[in-house]
Amino acid sequence: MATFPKDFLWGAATAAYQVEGAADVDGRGPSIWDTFSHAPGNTLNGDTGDVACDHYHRYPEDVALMKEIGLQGYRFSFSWSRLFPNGDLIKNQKGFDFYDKLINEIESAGITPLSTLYHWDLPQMLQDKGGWVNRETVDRFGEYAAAVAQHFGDRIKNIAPINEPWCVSWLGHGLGVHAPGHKDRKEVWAAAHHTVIAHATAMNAMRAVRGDIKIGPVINQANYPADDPQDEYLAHAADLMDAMQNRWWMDAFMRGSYPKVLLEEFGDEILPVIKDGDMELARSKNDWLGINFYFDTRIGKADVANPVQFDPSTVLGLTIDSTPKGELTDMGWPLTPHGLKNLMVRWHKEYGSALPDIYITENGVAYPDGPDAHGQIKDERRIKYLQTHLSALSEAIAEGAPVKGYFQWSLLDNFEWSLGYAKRFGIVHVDYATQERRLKDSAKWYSEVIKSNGATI
Ligand code: PNW
Repeated sequence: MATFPKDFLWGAATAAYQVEGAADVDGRGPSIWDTFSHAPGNTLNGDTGDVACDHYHRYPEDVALMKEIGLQGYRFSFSWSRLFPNGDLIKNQKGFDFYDKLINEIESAGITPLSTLYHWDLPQMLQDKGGWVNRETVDRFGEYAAAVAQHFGDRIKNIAPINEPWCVSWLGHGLGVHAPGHKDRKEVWAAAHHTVIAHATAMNAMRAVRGDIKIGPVINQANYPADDPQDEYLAHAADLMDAMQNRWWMDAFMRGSYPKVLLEEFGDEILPVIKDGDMELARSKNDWLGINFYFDTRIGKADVANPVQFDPSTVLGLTIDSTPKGELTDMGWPLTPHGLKNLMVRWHKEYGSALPDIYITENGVAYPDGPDAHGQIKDERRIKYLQTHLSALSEAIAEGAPVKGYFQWSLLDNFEWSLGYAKRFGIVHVDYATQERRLKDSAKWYSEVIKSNGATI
């Protein structure tokens, strides 16, 4: 039986561009994901977030579903270009009205809102000036953060500035599979460093406005086990991959440094973007730490690079085989629930009492299951995924990891970025033709988990 702390927070998450739709409604400005998804060849079937789940208009129904499931927390993101269409300080009042209504709806349902300021939808106007590669974006982000804290801070007490800065830098600027679609390792380091600085800048800006907002980064993490840890090349590759995805952010936020192995190999590309005082700024004390976990990646021997989807090893110049083994999800990702436990225990051991409270801000899985003849959605594989990951999490908690909450990804089936609507991560099914919502079996299972505080897992 899994056990969780008494006031553990159970929730689910979404992101603005993936669910809201209403891309061109009520004064919203374009973001890099509008541009990217509308350009031919960037997304599966040419899908865009123009309509998505139409959450912009259907949020009362969606909040009612959250209440029905029994969610205690809901993590959503603000669309920067809905609030500030040009990425400057000229407000779009209707954007503020929308989030006011949404937050009031969430609170009336007795649900705690947590929000992200940036879930990948940079105002296009800022991209036109260089986006995350241009240091000026850091200043614009700080101003935006302060404005959000000023207006919404009386009701939103938990804010993550940036969702998955790793994806912003590596998928957006290294592999080119996410907006803005660039493939340039030098840009990766610039974006990676600027997101670190932007996090700290936003945190300080928000704290200057209000003292009662709790702020933390949301980092997506994974383990990179080498098939043969005795093999020097594989051990080195595994170390580099871990440094690139996990330690870049953890070292920056917790110690004010970047991993030595990266500076040794790529210092000539990394050091020019770091300015005096940056690393002191990076090491600002976070109130909590958000970790998103999906899967681990193995590091195997290869003659030619044979990477899985989204694998940045090629950008680092590595020749490895990371093809997953065993049963795969609809994303082609492996099932590695123990990885979640490993990460939690690792940070607990490494940082001890200096480690802030951890929230699992995303964990979930894509499977295509839809309604059967009776309208039931028997997504047993999703239940199994959530069950195994929550069991692993409870083991980590039993070993002392300070995990205080869990947010399932995602409340709704939604726009899965470059894979469009083909991949369904929701515990609620969305029929995109009718916008009809229907609870999957996993949502009903999750209700029981929440009610029993994990005892039914
Ligand atoms: C996250 N990887 O992205 C995002 O925060 C969500 O918006 C997204 O829908 C969800 O996970 C599912 O993909 C990730 O390659 C994208 O390891 C890629 C990876 C991890 C997370």
